[in-house]
Amino acid sequence: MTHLYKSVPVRSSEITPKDTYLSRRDFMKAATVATGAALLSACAPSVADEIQNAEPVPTSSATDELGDPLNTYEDITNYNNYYEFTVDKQQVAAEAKGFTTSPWTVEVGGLVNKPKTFGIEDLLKEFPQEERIYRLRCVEAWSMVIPWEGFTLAALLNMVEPTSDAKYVRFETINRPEEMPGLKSPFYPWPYQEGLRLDEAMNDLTLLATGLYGEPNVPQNGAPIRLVVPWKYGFKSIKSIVKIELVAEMPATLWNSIAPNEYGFYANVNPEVNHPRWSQATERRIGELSRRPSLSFNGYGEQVAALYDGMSLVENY
Ligand SMILES: Nc1nc2c(c(=O)[nH]1)N[C@H]1C(S)=C(S)[C@@H](COP(=O)(O)O)O[C@H]1N2
Ligand SMILES: [Mo]
Repeated sequence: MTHLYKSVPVRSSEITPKDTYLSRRDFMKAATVATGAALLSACAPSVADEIQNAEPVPTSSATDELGDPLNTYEDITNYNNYYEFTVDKQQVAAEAKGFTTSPWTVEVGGLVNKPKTFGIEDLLKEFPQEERIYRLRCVEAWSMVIPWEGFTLAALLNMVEPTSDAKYVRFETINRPEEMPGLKSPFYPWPYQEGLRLDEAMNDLTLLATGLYGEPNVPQNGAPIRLVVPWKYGFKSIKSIVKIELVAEMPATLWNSIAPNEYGFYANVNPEVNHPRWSQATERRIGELSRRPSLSFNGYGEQVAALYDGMSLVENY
């Protein structure tokens, strides 16, 4: 599915709660079809007729593949982890407001045949944007269901052609202290870095997200471009990426270098391996009252479990 990106910022009046999300999309689709038809034929039904006749989409279809409803745009953009701004989840949106996301470049290099620095507009043009509804499971045991827009990391990596020596991918977030007050905290080894094994990076689930709910990303969610690895704890899904490097050795990651016994390199969602300070067996879905069981690989085992055949998931947490 391709999307046209609005060139104007989203007004809060346009923010779509989950109930009307799909019906608005269908409304837009119907409007586009009707306009096309009207151009082709004078006896085409009017745009208004087409829209009235557009089939209503039941709100229950706005779910993930397990049938769970999407979190609201409000929730997704107001309950965030983004330590470069603040460690207070409900203040990230305010602290990140006005963060400069244009111009923006992503440097892709290291062990590749065709290193290239992409402007964000090249990435949006070069790679068709598709929608992916994914669960996000934070290592802190809360979760959401988020409709992302983006393209696969595999598509980008294939373009730069990793060499046979490339075994891992390293990612880096922008380091801009003037706009990111959290970077003053000397406790963290900035910039935020993350990594994946190359086969994990090439898996079709691994997304570079450029938007959510049909709108471009907002700063608190990692604008303009962030990683989404849905079968791993949320901290792997690094935000506001400026550098992607193919490397031979397992790269250092911010959380692993601070507390290696608490945050492993793999960080696959695993209800059977507890965090040293809390259980990972259950989670709180934002917007729900009771806890729900956490799922192995966050429910994506069918697509990814084979990546870890023969590996101990207890040792490689
Ligand atoms: N650069 C950067 N990326 C980051 C983080 C961060 O603090 N800095 N937090 C991570 C954590 S812990 C989570 S749970 C997710 C949250 O993504 P969201 O706020 O879009 O839901 O972003 C991840 N990516
Ligand atoms: Mo997280």
